[in-house]
Amino acid sequence: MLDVNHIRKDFPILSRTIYGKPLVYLDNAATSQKPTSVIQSLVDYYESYNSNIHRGVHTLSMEATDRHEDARSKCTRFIGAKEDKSLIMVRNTTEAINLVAQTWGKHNISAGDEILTTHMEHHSNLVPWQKLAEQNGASLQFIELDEDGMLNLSNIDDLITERTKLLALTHMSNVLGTINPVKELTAVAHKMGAKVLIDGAQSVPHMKVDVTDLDCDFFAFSGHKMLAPTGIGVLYVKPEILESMEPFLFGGDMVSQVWDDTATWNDLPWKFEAGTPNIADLIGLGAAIDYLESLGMDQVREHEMALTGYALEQFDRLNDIKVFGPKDLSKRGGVISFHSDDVHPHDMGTMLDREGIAIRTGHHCAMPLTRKLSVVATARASFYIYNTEEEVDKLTAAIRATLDYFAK
Ligand code: C6P
Repeated sequence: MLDVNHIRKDFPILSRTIYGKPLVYLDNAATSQKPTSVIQSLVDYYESYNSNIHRGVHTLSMEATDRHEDARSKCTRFIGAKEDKSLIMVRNTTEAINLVAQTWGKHNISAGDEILTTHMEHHSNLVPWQKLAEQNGASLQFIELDEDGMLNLSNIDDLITERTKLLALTHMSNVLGTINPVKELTAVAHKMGAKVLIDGAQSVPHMKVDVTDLDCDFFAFSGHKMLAPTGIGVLYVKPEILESMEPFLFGGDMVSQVWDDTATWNDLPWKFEAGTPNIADLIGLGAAIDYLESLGMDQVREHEMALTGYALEQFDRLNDIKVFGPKDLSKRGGVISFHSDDVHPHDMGTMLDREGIAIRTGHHCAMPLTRKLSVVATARASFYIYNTEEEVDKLTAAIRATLDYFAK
């Protein structure tokens, strides 16, 4: 098991107080906190080798280039990819998915084709496909959810047909916590000749992921949810697909030769990384991966399963609260969305904040799902490596007090 007390000492922000109470940070699905080693990696870059990369022959530029590419290799290893050139650095999951839609999608999805997705997607894995479908005359199809917030796969053979060009689905729902059987679905989609994009924003920070084993074609995730800085994300693309894709943005660094009227493209992955990239934050992501690997991703998952199990037990004792998502712990991550008919989620969030407890409230960028749940919004607590049972107790006590206050 993780030594949580030891881990907590690595996160300076956890010693903060809010309204005089110790911070209880339970908004990790939105963004995680950062350990000193990650913060220090940024300070080191800016204090000792700040420089542009791939451009200079001077020492600083070469050091920055080496550390930047070294961090890419850490990402490659972390997600089980085979080659560094399969990983394109972007700002976040959202940008990664837009890149696929507007490069591969634009050229491979046409009138009459179908994009299959689910009713639990974040807007990032829905709106880019809506836009592409509109541009190219394709249509969107949806896998429905069952009562537990899991995918209803009973009619999957009717949904994935020869018209399906892409299956785009989340690995783990940011609202329900559901972990989807992405490997099995990838195999089904491939049999019908469809490509598969997995949104890994909520999975990569919390469990071991191996894109080679999953055999997916595209995989996207964000650094900021896994201890790294904001502004850095990763798109993995199978090498054979990447070779055939047109660049997304045009300009410096993504070219090989440029003439007055035409240009040729740089090697992979730089062909997809136009302009000065986010050097410092990729180095920060490398430091975050070092930190997570030092804990072990299986231990991270184990800790979160135990904490989520404990929290679900405590939530069970709170009457008048509806908890969404699978009951089976092995099928859910450390996210608990809940709703009370008597207290608006925003009031719940505000009352909890007065106790130093940070949760998220709203539609969590998944409006179609919120509608399916027949609520206007939910409150959501989400856990990470530094959260404790004691914090879960504070959370449930504060929810109880809020329910009682509004019942008066
Ligand atoms: N979800 C949440 O509070 P970006 O913003 O691009 O780093 O990640 C987008 C994204 C994509 N997919 C899933 C499953 C996500 O959960 C998120 C981000 C945050 O739930 C912020 S809305």
